[in-house]
Amino acid sequence: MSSDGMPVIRIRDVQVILTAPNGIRLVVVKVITDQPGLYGLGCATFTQRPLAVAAAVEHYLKPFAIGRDVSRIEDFYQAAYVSSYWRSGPVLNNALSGVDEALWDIKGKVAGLPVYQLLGGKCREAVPVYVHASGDTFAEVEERARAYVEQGFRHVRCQVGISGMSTYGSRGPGGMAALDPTQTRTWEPTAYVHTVPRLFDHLRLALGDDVELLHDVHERIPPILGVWLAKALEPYRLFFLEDLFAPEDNAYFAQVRQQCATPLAMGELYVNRAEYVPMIQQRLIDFIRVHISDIGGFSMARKLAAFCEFMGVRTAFHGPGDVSPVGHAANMHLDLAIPNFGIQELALFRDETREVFPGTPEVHHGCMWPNNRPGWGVELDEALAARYPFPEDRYNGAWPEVRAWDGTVIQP
Ligand code: GCO
Ligand code: MG
Repeated sequence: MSSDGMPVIRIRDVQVILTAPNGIRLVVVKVITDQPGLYGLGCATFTQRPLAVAAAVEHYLKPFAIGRDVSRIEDFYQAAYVSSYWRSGPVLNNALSGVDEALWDIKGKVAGLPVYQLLGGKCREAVPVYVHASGDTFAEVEERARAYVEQGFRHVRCQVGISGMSTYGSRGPGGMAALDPTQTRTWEPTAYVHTVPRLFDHLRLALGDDVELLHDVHERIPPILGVWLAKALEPYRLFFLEDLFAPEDNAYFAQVRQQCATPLAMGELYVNRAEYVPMIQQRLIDFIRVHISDIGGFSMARKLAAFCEFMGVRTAFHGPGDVSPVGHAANMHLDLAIPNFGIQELALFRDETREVFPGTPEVHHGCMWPNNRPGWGVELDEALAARYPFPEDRYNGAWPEVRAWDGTVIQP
């Protein structure tokens, strides 16, 4: 019994499950309790360094967690967060997220309620998502965007390849001749910043004003070109322009704000609250786009969402393929329960992924839908997961470098 007279359920084991059903390295943490059959799952996916996260869980969080009362999520979070003394980098935050989210899953299962109910219940019926339309030509992007609109999606992120360049979102045909002939992933910003406004000019004319259009710069251009691009895109009324600058260049956002009203989404690379709190507090961005496991998990994310609510900032949590269905479900439960939800990114789930993770949210009418099972509502078929080991590759999951024509390293 605990001091409040409740029977105590304790953590018996913490396990890390590595799987890549879609060829993308996913990390899931399973917290097993001393009650038969009661366990929780959390997403700890840091796809470029998954084995480092697994080691952090195995060697540090597991011994720290075993024996603790599963009901005390916030207390566990606070204790684990400072137990490394140096804290809040992507490896440790992902590890912490794995356990934190598993504890929320367990709390939901103990209560017999989906997690969004624990947060106060639904603010909306389902979670509107945006999907990715990429292509090598304007016509190809238009065709894919149109197909999504016909399927009921109202928000589409559009990326176009630039001939000869390794552009984010679409590689583009051919390869630019570089000074180093072994370098195939070459990228220069000039053609890109000229092409993107033309793409959106084309798309607005072709698709009309109703569809919501988004674009991800992926922090790839020099800051002053970012300011220029945001202004050039203003006439096309994007839903948002994403990651115009790297977190290291946070200070440039104030300049964009003074010059145009293009809505700004920022932050999948943020890991430490010192990076994002001033951006929200000063209303320098419109959408917070953190990757929930990279900021430490669900406990941190719900506080961040509440802070954003007070500052008029909406959410757009990161939802690429390198988030496990458990992580997507965590995004969805928070999205359902907060008033200042903006949009949810979604890399559509493949069949293999759905088989490994039964209960993965359904997607229809342009939205992700909860299944109303307790906790996250997502399970993990471990035998099947084991059939999708991490793929072998030279970089072991790391982001392969991209270089400028002269050989200079470019931000991813
Ligand atoms: C996005 C992102 C991703 C990231 C990826 C890194 O907005 O969806 O930019 O595609 O590049 O998650 O691993
Ligand atoms: Mg992005």
